[in-house]
Amino acid sequence: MGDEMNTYKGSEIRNVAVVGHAHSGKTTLISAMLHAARMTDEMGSVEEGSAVTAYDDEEIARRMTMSNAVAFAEWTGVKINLLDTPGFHMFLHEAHAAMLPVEAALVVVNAQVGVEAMTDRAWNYAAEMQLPRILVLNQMDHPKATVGDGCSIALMQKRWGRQVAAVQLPIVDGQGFHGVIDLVTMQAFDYEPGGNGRGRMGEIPAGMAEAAKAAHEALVELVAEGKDELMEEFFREGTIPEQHLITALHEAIREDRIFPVLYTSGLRNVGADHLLDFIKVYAPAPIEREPMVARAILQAVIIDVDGDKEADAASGAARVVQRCIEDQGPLSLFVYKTMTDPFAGRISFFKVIGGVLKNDAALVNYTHGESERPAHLAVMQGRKAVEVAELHAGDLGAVAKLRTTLTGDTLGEKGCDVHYLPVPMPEPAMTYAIEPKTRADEDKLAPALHKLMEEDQMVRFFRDPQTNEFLVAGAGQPHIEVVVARLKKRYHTEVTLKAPKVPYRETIRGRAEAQGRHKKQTGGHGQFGDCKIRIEPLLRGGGFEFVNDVFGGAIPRQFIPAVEKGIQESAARGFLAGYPVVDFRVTVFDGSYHDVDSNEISFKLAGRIAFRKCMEQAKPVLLEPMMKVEIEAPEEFAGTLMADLNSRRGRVQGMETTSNGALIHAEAPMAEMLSYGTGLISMTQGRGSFHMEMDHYDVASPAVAEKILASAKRPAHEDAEE
Ligand SMILES: Nc1nc2c(ncn2[C@@H]2O[C@H](COP(=O)(O)OP(=O)(O)OP(=O)(O)O)[C@@H](O)[C@H]2O)c(=O)[nH]1
Ligand SMILES: [Mg+2]
Repeated sequence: MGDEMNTYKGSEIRNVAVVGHAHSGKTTLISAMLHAARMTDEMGSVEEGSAVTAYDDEEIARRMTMSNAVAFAEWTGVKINLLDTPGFHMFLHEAHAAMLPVEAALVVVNAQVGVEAMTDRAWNYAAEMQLPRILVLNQMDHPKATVGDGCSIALMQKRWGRQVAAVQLPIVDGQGFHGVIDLVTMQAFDYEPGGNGRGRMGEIPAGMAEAAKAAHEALVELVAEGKDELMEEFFREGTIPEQHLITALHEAIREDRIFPVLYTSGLRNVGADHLLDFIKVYAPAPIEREPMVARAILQAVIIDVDGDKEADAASGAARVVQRCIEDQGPLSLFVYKTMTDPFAGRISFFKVIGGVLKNDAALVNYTHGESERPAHLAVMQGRKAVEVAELHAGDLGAVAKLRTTLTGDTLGEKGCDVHYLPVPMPEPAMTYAIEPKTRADEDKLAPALHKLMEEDQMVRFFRDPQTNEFLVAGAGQPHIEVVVARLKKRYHTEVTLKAPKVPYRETIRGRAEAQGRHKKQTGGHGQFGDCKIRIEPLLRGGGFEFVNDVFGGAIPRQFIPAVEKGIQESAARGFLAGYPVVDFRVTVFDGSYHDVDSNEISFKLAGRIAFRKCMEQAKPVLLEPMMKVEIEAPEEFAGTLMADLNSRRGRVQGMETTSNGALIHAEAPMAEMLSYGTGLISMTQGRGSFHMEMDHYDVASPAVAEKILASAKRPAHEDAEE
């Protein structure tokens, strides 16, 4: 810390998420931009572990981005905040989350291969969030880059519409890729590949003059489309004055009417400074954002005066308010990322939505109702915190050592409660049993995992109620392996990874009523509890509901929660095969008690007994987790892949063509997909890739259920009936 830096107003800030398929060169391109802007003395390199936004040990070792990182370039009067995101399918939810605090997505496409599966997925996330998209054809230095033939653009247009428009032409000749022509200003920029990333402005090469003119006219026409006054000007004058064109293109990009395409080589640092210029001129500033409700991020739900969010949501009384990004607004900010630093402790990354945040501001965490006082406000340059005096609305900042604040929380000044909705995380796709190596490891395990979970919301940690094993869930095997590596490296906690587990569940398909009576007479005080309950199925995802319908004090009020607790404990232990029972409602409607012998434990046991009796009649069934799967592979493998999916009880839902071949959409049971990665490699000679997410639970077919039940141990029922 130490170096103070300038502060920037909302109009002088650009927030950009850099997204795209794995290895398209996002981290390298950010290094190039930072170097071109002289934020670094040397250009950072992924291979050498020196890229500014790839500082995590596991990321350096694996040479891939696994969680979002932030850097900034101060560039001719504006500050461009760049969010580096993962492109590996298993971590793409991070890229999704990175789109919340920004006003534009820079979609990086590897010019060697074109649009890939995760390019497409990232694109769809951005489209859902109505986020302006700027396309970059990167790795243009590579001999395999499909250079300047317009073919990549044609493919992108096929995919995303004719709004995909070149705003540059690449200059490629015998010396490779060494420059770009700006089709708006019709200036050429020439670079020394491998140099400092600063282009020299010059003449358009003679051989390209005609192509550039044609491309310029096509761009002008597209920009003018739908804008009557521009169209008229265009026909009258035969062109549009540069300043009008710039303004109109800026608007068109902001309104998702044009997706501009630029060319770069991150590795050789060609075009990065011009990309910064482009972002400065054409990406929307935070204050240009539509009033909040119009964008997913900007949706704010007012929390009840007494802070009772759940009651509010349930009653449907939640009000949606609009919050503009402006310095005048009430102070509010939302936390989009949390990082644990061994020295600084927990660091919260946030975006200021309203007001100007100053050091030591009195804040309230609206989500937890606790007060917080941020000290040493900073902006992050990778892992390095650079202190700032204040942060204006629209800026991205960071602060260490907040007390209770976590990712997804909203903070602000007292009395102006709002809640910005976070990007939903997918459910974990894989669950593994882990075993601590020693007793000491066991003691450290839970605190260490909870620290990791603050940072990575895809990680879940729980105990199997049946076997008492520790379970960790995450996005897939590589993700869990990273968790295990971090446990060891950061928290000196060693565990063995065991076989993956399928988190089956149980539910009911029918209704039932039963009585549970617990009575014990042992010498002095006895035990007595008695309840009558009804259970009925809820819709899938309905969880658990409890209704108290006891009249006239048949069960004294204070014992009702005990009945509920008994039922919940029993449900957690399962009925058929030890998996939690879900999606049902219990109504307790009658019972009896004893003046002396009734107590909580008796009613808890009565609840359990009643529940088990109900389960016997309520047509219990097994639920199995179903995955949504996307598989991409060269066309010739499509047949094999689909047949294989069939044999895994999968259902193919559709197939599309991408520049890599076929993209298959399917649904399949998790149990059949545990080792799909290895299967896919052998079926496609290593040329296929896939992405899967836990999607929903389905009732397991009788044949499947039978197998699972045969190998599961039926839960022991220790509750003794009278
Ligand atoms: N030839 C060439 N190679 C590049 C370029 N940019 C990146 N690479 C190489 O491609 C590989 C991946 O680069 P990264 O910058 O890590 O790619 P990424 O998009 O950040 O990858 P993920 O973080 O895994 O999504 C590295 O080996 C880079 O050296 C480029 O412009 N040209
Ligand atoms: Mg990366």
